[in-house]
Amino acid sequence: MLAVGPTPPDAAVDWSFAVRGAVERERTWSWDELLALPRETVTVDIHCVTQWTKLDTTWTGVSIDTLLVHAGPRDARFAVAHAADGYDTNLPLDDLTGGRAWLVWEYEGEPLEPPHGGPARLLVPHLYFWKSAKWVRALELLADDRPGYWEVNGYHDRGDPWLQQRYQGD
Ligand SMILES: Nc1nc2c(c(=O)[nH]1)N[C@H]1C(S)=C(S)[C@@H](COP(=O)(O)O)O[C@H]1N2
Ligand SMILES: [Mo]
Repeated sequence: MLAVGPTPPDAAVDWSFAVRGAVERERTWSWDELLALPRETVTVDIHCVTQWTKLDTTWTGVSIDTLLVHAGPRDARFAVAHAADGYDTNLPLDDLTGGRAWLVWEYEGEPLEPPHGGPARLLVPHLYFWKSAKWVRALELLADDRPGYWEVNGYHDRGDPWLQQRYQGD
């Protein structure tokens, strides 16, 4: 467990998830609307930048591809994930598409626990785990890259564990 601050107590209150910014149509889903979307269960390895790796973790959620179909990206190449604790993190849009990223609400078959991002978090297992924003509430699509919380503080814009992209310049 790692977060820059305490678990936000109101992360599940009036929950909604928005895709906004460089899109054809801004879209917002309520909790019930989220649960009505086609869901996937995936088993993946996750990698923290401070060295740990967790093998074969199982998550259930909706792929970001599915959400983006509804919003229709428009000249977007990057995204910033915004979370209820004020945390944000930027990603190339290519890393959120192609069946490699999800908005998840179950971990190992149980509702995602609040300290780990419940009710719902981003899951981008092929990048370092700081990109997987907990308590995520919006994806903002952008034409140009804009660094998030850790990226402003020197962490890498993309964060590929296989390329050991920990810090800017790696
Ligand atoms: N909203 C939010 N998401 C976040 C963070 C955070 O501080 N706030 N920390 C990130 C970091 S640095 C890591 S390693 C993982 C930790 O996830 P875990 O607590 O489920 O292990 O969450 C990431 N997502
Ligand atoms: Mo981290």
